[in-house]
Amino acid sequence: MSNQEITRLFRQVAAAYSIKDSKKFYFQILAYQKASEAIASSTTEIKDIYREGKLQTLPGIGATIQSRLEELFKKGSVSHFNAVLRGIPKSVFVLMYVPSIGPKKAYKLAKKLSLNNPETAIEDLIIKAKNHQIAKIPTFGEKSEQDILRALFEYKEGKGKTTRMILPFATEIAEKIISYLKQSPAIIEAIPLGSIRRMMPTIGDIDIAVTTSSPKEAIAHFVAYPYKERVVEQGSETASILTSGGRQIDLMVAFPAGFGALLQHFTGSKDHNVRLREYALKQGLSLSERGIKDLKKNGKLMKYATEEKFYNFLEMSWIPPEMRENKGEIELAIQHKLPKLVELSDIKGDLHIHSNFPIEPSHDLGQTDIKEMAEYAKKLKYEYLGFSEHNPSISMHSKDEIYSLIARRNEYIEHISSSIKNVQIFKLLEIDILSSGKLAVDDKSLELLDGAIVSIHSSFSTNKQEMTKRVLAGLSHPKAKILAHPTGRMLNERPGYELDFDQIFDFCKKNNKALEINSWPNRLDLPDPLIMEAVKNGVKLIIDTDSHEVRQMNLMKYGVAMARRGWATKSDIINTLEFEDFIKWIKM
Ligand code: DGT
Ligand code: CA
Ligand code: CA
Ligand code: ZN
Repeated sequence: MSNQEITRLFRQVAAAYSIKDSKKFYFQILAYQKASEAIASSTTEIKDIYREGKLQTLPGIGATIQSRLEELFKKGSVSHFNAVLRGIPKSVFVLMYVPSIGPKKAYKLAKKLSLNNPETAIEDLIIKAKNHQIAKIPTFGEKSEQDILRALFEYKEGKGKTTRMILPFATEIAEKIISYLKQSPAIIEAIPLGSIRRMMPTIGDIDIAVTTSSPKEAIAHFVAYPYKERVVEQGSETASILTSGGRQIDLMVAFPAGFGALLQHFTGSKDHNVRLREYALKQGLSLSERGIKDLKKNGKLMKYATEEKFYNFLEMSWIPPEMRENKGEIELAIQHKLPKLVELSDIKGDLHIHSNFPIEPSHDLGQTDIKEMAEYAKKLKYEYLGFSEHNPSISMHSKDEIYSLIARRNEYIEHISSSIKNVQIFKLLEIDILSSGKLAVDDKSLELLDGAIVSIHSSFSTNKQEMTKRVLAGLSHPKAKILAHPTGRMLNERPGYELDFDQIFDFCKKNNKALEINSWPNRLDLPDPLIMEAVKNGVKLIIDTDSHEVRQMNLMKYGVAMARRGWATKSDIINTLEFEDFIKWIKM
């Protein structure tokens, strides 16, 4: 099997996992994506590496995947893969490469339209689109049919998919190459720049800055990266390489004396830099990645070792990278009035946590026991934690059954609570707001809870007005305190439903409800432009992870990054409150 074939197979496995349950298999999906990337960019055939008994030397490939590779080379197939791929039509693995169609959408299309022949799947789907059969599938509609048709034509013209990477995935690739760069004695420091440093939700290409006393040596080391596909460009101060699938990595080097200007320039954003240059030019100063020239004097280049020195020379405060989008941050920095942004260490608790308690939920159950998650909260130095499994399924249970399931979960929480010191546990639930606007749990059962997280998980195509009414009706219940993942978007998958956020903000502010910033990597919802609006409107926010497994509790940093991109300070974020104040808010 060639590297290309293995890459394709691994992508299929990752896709199959995400079709089956993208939450439950989050780490598997990430692992197979990473492994496929590593294999695609390997300059040596993996089979040769296997023959030499050196699979364990491959970066980006863990023990489990190594053993799958061994089985693959020994037997020609992997029984575990066969199980994972079972039930998924082969056409899915063709359609998922079309722009705007991800694995899940491909699966739905293949199933609903019986696209059973992978050879003709593209042509078949074009015919179905022209016959308006896509529009008839629930949640698709006419607009999405037109979008798909256009994408199919683009695909046929050879315009491949140029999806942006989600932030944690790009971060991992960047970390891998940074640890390689640091092996060179010529390289003093290596830092990811561009959209990664600004913590954009999605990343186009990866930019890395290096400080060195020997640019030549540093660049030679970079282009010798063993897992590249090819070198795109190699100069005396910059170079670019390509990993698989068009993942470009740009490298910039500078001597330590000029590193600050380089960091500033290549962190961007472009709009921030354009505005900053205009401002500097008015003072007769010319900015570049090398430093600042005073055009009024001799025009000699002045160098800056740190970004602080660079910004301070312009008589402004250093600006946190997450703010550098030309949204008014430059003007505030000139007046030294930048907000003090919330930090990860300000977070005192995580309130959106799905344990594996068998509550027989409407949607996915978590995978970790309440006790283990509560203990992990202590490691994270949290003061409190809230368990918010999905409500027991209403189609499967009577009201009384729902009541007793919640009561049993509560008893178990109390039992665990008594053995966990210093972390207070809240009894919450994530409750569906039904199409009618009613909550999926009745008042008697709601009385068992400290509070409820409410959210939309159905009928996404409802129009803006109706959806707003539905959300506000759900939030009106006195127990409903938090609106989870408010827009329902999934990065690279779907845009989410529409809401009238003026009304939502107004309501939340008046009634002390919090909007969630969900840290789940392909949600990151509220989106940061709406966070900024919410903050301006004085609406309280809460940053949660939506963890379904204990390690996912570490995702909090991405939600905090979004809050920072929206200029949120500690006082905007309700879960920075100490326990005594937080409990007052939730019981309010
Ligand atoms: P991306 O890669 O699409 O996620 O977004 P960025 O912001 O990382 O953009 P990228 O990689 O094209 O460039 C990185 C930074 O370098 C960018 O934020 C600003 C700076 N930069 C690069 N090229 C130019 C340019 O031609 N003009 C200006 N003003 N800035 C540039
Ligand atoms: Ca970039
Ligand atoms: Ca770039
Ligand atoms: Zn959830």
